[in-house]
Amino acid sequence: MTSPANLRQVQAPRNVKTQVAIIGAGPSGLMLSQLLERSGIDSVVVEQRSREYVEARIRAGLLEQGTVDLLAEAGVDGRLRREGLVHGGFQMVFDDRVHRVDLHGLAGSDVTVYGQTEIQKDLGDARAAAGGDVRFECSNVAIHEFDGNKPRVTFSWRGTEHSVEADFIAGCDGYHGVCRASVPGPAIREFERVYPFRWLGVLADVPPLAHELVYVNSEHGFALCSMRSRTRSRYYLQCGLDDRVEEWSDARFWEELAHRLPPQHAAHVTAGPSIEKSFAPLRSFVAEPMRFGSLFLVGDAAHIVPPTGAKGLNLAAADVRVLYRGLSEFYRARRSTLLDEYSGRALSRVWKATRFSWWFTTLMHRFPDDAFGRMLQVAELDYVSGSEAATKSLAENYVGLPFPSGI
Ligand code: RFL
Ligand code: PHB
Repeated sequence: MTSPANLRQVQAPRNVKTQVAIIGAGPSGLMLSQLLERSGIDSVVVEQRSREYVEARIRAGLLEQGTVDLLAEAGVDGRLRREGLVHGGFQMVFDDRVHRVDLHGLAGSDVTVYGQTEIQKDLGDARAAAGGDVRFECSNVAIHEFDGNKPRVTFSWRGTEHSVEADFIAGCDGYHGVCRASVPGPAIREFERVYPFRWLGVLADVPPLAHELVYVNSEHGFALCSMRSRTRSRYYLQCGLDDRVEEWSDARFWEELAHRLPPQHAAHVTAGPSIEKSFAPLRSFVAEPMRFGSLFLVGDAAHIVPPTGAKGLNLAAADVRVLYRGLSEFYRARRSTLLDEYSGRALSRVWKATRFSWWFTTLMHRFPDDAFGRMLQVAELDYVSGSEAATKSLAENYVGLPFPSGI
């Protein structure tokens, strides 16, 4: 349930000083402010949307153990422990062959199914309970002087102009945010790959077809059978870039899903009315570096991966972890070693996850007019399913690569 605005929000002065100004109250921004609070570091979060809107966005569903651990460190893992579904493996299907990837056995770790919507609510409740200064529905958000000594954020809120002075600005404002866009062009390099298809996602209150996730490469295109709970399923289908939601009735979606699944899985699909149905673009994007003076880019503000490997939210959490450790070290020991290393450390993980998400996307989707690519795909699927070394490599990337010690 959404909590009412806390007292500090209602009485907020027009100009405030804080240690860290955080732009964006998505998972990155709220996780960072919650962790900072627990280290005694003050922050103000500035978000352009309403709390209700942010909490209703249906997105990620799969958490690496490192993300679960970070949420525990932030003190927001109570419901996650009770309601999250721990998975020790997943299935890959191609040519109606089913190959199980034993994550636990091969990589020594599990993944947890717990919706981003739930994380967002848990974090929102924790920030409200702690009296955190989180301003929703801000407009005209702008950042200033992050290359000098007086970084500042200005915005309109509840009909008046506000400004926040801070030591640092954390740009947690997603791919379309204002922070990356405020960096002068020559200071930043951007790398991008756009894929020639999208995912159509459906959420429905029907039991999932299997206990684990199922990724399918079929002659009709990619399909993913995921879930949010034992009674709520999340399915995705690879679709064309020109498809429109109106063309995809629920009946057509369920029929097409069954087409793409092997008979033994198709027989277990429970169809039902969709609660949500939307397209997700598939894109790989990385901006370098991730630090500009006192501005740090975090999560989707700096990088986007296609959802195939479920890395987006987990990468965002990994950035938060490095930045939070760096800020803690800075305020505790007046040392900026980790902050200085933020961009390099974060990007080293980002590029590995970008590589994995690109590889898994390329392996599991059907690409138009690419006969050579298709033959390579068949060879690779055959190799991955026949080689323990190859499956192990897939498993260790899927559960999330280990963090270097000290981070
Ligand atoms: P967000 O979630 O985009 O939050 C950014 C926030 O900043 C606000 N904002 C601004 N605020 C103030 N001023 C401005 N000018 C602003 N501009 C924007 C926005 O309103 C928003 O509240 O970024 P963040 O926090 O870095 O979190 C990233 C994750 O949301 C994202 O990576 C994942 O959802 C990606 N993703 C998945 N990741 C996983 O780890 N596992 C998954 O299973 C998974 N599945 C998915 C996904 C993403 C998907 N879509 C929709 C692309 C499945 C899908 C379908
Ligand atoms: C999801 O449940 O939304 C999900 C799960 C795994 C993925 C991508 C999305 O690889």
